[in-house]
Amino acid sequence: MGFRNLLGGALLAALTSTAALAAPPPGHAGNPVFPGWYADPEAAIFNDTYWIYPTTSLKYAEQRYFDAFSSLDLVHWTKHPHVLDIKDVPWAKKAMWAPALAEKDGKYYFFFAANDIQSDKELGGIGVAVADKPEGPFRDLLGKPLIDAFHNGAQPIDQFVFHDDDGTWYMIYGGWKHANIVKLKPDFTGVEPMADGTVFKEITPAPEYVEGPLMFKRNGKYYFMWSEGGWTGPDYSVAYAIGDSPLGPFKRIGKILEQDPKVATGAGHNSVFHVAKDDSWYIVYHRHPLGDTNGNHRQTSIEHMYFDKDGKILPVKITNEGVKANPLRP
Ligand code: FUB
Repeated sequence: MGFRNLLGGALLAALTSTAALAAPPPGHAGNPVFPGWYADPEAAIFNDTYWIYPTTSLKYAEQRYFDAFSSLDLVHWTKHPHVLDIKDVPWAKKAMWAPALAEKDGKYYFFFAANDIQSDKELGGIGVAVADKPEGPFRDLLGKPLIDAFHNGAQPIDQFVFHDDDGTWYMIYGGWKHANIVKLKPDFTGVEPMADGTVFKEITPAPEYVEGPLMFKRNGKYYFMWSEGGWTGPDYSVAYAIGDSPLGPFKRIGKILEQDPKVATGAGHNSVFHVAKDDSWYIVYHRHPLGDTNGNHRQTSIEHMYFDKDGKILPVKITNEGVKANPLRP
């Protein structure tokens, strides 16, 4: 590499790190929205409060707890340390990943993966913990994983819980390039067969699917989002499909979230906030700071997510300034 290129690289790094550290414009959240290495953010709204439950992005052996963050306006965030700790999950040893939250009958349920199992011979998979409040403390519900084996090739990680209009609770999950949907028992203690008798239904939408599935419903259509690429690298990204049923079929429409070489790399593993009062949508995701080479250095960020008149999701512009305040309470 010539001197000119070296100088250019150094200058660029200096400029971009200055931009990343610069205070956001007044009234904006700034990205990342809170300090620290946090990935796989799960967005939830409980009691007119925004919540984010991320993975603690450390080495697998150190991923032994989850922190949560709450905000009344999307701009000011309060940290709630160790809302779920490995000491309260007897079967978990490491690699606690990708929270999914659900509120049901006054209780809060925290689904998570643990142990990064590589085969059915290992103990681990997807578990569930319960608490009386969104800030926990959450305690393991079952004393064992809820899903503890591979089905249809899907590693039991990256769960997302979807409550359909008809009252059915589904879980969509899966790593290793396969996604499954299951119907949860009403008390979340396990899974039960769907109408056709299937328990683990594969809904992998495209060969590009890797992990991090998510589902929501808008104007009668089911939106399925997921991550593509490798999470440690720059190309991690989010694509989506639209279907008429949560069970599919789903056909990939295209990518809507990816790196911007001027802002950040590896933008992926998302969730969404839908604010009913103004029908606004936000995408919550993690990304790597520019120039960083540590795959675990992931930071949580928020952007607006817009739809076109036909219901397609518009490509998201990733930013350093982030979103403006949007209080949920009058
Ligand atoms: O954070 C651990 C793993 O990285 C997640 O389960 C994957 O989706 C990837 O984001």
